[in-house]
Amino acid sequence: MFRFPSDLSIQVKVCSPDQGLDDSLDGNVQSFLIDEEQLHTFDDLTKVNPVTPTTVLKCLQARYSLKVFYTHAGCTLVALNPFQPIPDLYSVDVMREYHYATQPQEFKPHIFNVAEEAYRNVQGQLEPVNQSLVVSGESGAGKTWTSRCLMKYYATVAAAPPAVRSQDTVERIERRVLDSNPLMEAFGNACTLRNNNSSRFGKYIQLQLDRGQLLVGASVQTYLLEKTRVASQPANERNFHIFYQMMKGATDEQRKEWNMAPNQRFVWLPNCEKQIEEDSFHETVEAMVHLGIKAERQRQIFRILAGILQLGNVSFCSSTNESQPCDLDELSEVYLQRAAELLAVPAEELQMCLRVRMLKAGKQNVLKPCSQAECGVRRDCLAKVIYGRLFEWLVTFINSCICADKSKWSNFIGVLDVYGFECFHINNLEQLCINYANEKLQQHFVSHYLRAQQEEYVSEGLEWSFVKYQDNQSCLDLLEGSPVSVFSLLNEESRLNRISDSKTLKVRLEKELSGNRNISWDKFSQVPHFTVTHYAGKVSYQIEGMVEKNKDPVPPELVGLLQQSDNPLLHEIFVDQESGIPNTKGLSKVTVVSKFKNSLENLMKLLLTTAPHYTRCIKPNADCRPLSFKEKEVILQLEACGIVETIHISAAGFPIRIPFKSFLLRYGIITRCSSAGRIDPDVDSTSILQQEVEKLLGVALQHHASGADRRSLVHCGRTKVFLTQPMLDLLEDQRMNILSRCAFTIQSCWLRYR
Ligand code: AOV
Ligand code: MG
Repeated sequence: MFRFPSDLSIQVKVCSPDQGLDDSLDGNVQSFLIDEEQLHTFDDLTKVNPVTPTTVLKCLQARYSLKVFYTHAGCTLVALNPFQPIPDLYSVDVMREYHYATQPQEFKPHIFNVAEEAYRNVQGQLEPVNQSLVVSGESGAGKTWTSRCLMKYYATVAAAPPAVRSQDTVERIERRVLDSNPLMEAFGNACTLRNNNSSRFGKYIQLQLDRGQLLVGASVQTYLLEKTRVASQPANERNFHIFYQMMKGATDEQRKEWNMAPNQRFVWLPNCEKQIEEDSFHETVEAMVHLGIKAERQRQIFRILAGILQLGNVSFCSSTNESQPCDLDELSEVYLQRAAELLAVPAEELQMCLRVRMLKAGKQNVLKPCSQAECGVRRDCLAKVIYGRLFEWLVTFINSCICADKSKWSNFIGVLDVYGFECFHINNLEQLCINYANEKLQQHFVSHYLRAQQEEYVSEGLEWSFVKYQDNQSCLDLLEGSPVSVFSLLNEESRLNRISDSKTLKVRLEKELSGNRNISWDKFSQVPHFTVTHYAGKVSYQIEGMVEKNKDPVPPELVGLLQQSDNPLLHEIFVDQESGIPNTKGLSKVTVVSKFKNSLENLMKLLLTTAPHYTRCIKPNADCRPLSFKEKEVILQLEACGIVETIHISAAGFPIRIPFKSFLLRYGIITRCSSAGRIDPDVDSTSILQQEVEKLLGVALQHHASGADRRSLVHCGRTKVFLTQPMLDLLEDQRMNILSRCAFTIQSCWLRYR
């Protein structure tokens, strides 16, 4: 089967427009089903007929049981998580196969198909086009794994050949780009109930290519790290990997320096006994070395992290007298001393900052002892602000050593890997932000693929019966819309300088958002909450603590203290930050959600400037077990991400679209060799081109199709020809026949006149 070169066709396919989604949901599909035994052979879900959630599910299941994990769904690649290493699936040889193939689409569906298509498409038809690989799916579905595979692919196929390498620059860039992964994951990933290696931050990596399409650098943009995890870990979850790596991999000397005995218990290091693959300290340190983080810098980083752990063991006694600061028990005194030493700040000042608040009343500073609970909040806040800043520093550092000078690169391929959709027993601001990010990506997909495809049919004047799809706009209106939304109310509450009260927020949400169908409340629930119907399911969010998390206040005394640190790194990461004593009125106006919303909006704008490629990772079972396929769980994910609608739209008749000029250039020979005469593809008038295309199609189909058949095979739009695969194959056959006849004639002439 011939496939049109990828730079000219948009890879889309399947089913007839009148076969609406509703018909297909009737469940009575077995009667039309193609032989179930054959289902596994469909490497593109658009070929399954009819397309229904059940048939799509059965096809994926049949393939999964044969250890086939990738399947096309029109323009999207569906990737099922095998939950076990698959030998040779991602080897360099396989990469080369896809890279050097004349038609990589003819190979089995693979993440390398998508990677190669994006790579070839960078050199667009008229001008280079930046590409984005958008990887989505719920928590644990395989997004991070997939984005690592993509990076490895480009680091291999887009590496400069040895002869071109200037000794230690280019070669090192591929290594460095790859090494940024384990390093960022050590600091930004953690073991959750859904995934042992769950990303707690989002990232968009731009792989920078020079004019020769070689990888010359990369840059990373990160999104909202879930830093609350440093100081409080949900039940049965863990802190960030790096702490466990230190605990398990430290040398005796380091243990001594960090005051970290092997059997030491740290409050902020729960579930230490759990052994996971990501606990390799050695790998993190090696990545640091490759990226050029010197031994002394490493030492400073680890001292800060060890200081955080010691700080977590400090607890405060309740104070009997409100005018007196809370006391520390004897053991806490020891931990505080150790924390101060590792953070290189004076212990008395650290104690003071944690237990006493400084307020400005008029021109005077007033000291106010904190309650036991407030002391705990300040301790947690100190840990969070240090960790957050350290992570930011790390990302900046990584960028400084992988980013190429702007003059050296011309285009990029972006890989987007954000935290997947999450629904836990208790959800708070962290999950709200994570799920909001997933809503934004879903919207990008819906509006830029599903809607755009349908709009193209209309603008090209094709008859088209619309496929219904789930638009998530009303959920986004609920979360971020104006004038009122969950975020606007949350921000208003956060900006009011009063002790947060979850009941007030609840009342306002109920009163002001009751008109939106995506929000609801369980009347019998004891705790203040609200439930959002996301595209991927309902999630109930606890309101308690949300306003405080959104404010994320940092007492300036703490910043002032850290600025004085003798640890050069700690000093550096706080030195730019404003310090000063807050007056009773002022709190930062920039909230967590407004910052996050802004950064996502910028990301969306950037994505819009690129050509997207979507990969949908599917988690075949919630327990992360190898080769277990739970139908119910899979179907919910397929429905949530609109796979069936995608297939319907992709498949609706005319998967291949070729602009008139390109079409005439390739197939003009068919009319040239007929009585219809010569066509000049260089004319600029679209209507003349359209006439020529019609003429060409008439010749090509003269012995093949009646008018009705023709309409099901090909449509001539206003600027493009829309074709089915059989029509494309027919044109290719005719072209080949003519070419071989010509070759034969030339050969015979040559023989005759020789
Ligand atoms: P996620 O990124 O989608 O979740 P991961 O990429 O971390 O999920 O995948 C979860 C786990 O599944 C990995 O640690 C691997 O053990 C396994 N896995 C995924 N894909 C493959 C594959 N192709 N082959 C073998 N094993 C695989 V989250 O970051 O939680 O949203 O926040
Ligand atoms: Mg991940």
